[in-house]
Amino acid sequence: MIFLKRYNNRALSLLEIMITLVIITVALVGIGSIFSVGMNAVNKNKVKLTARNLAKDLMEEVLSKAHWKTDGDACGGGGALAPETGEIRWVGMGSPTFNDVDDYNNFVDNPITDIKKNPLPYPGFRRSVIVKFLNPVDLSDSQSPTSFKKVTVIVDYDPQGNFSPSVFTYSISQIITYT
Ligand SMILES: [Ca+2]
Repeated sequence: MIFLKRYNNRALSLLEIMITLVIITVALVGIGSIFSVGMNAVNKNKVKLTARNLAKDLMEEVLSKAHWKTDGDACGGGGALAPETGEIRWVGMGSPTFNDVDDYNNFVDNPITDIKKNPLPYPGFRRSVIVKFLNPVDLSDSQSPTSFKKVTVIVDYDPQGNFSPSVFTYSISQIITYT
């Protein structure tokens, strides 16, 4: 009888240990997921902030160029929304550089580089630019040149780098008018 009691006690202890282990495991998983959610939130905010800064920088660069080409169509510029022959974004490479807003249409910056084509430390980010003419009546997209243009800078983030689809996308637009 004593032996049975001791055996039962031992069994109970083992059961208690197992229950305790389960409780600890559940607690650790809980703490882990809270930590992970916290980290994701921090990381998401960091990505968002970086994307916003990268977009703002490139938008400033684009808008620092001539808003309308000096030759071409009736509104004092326009023509093809593309760079002139041989033009590139980066200075100091023996080629003419982008000198008007239209040159940036369909430009893709991947990996992220500065104006001298030095890679910047933003792994997983990609920037691109879209320039479109707008219909002055309703600001819808226009296939032919008008006196309204919209510049959009898009920043995509994908740590895997394949961007299909992106993990996070941020974009800013600016409408410019011919004056
Ligand atoms: Ca140009």
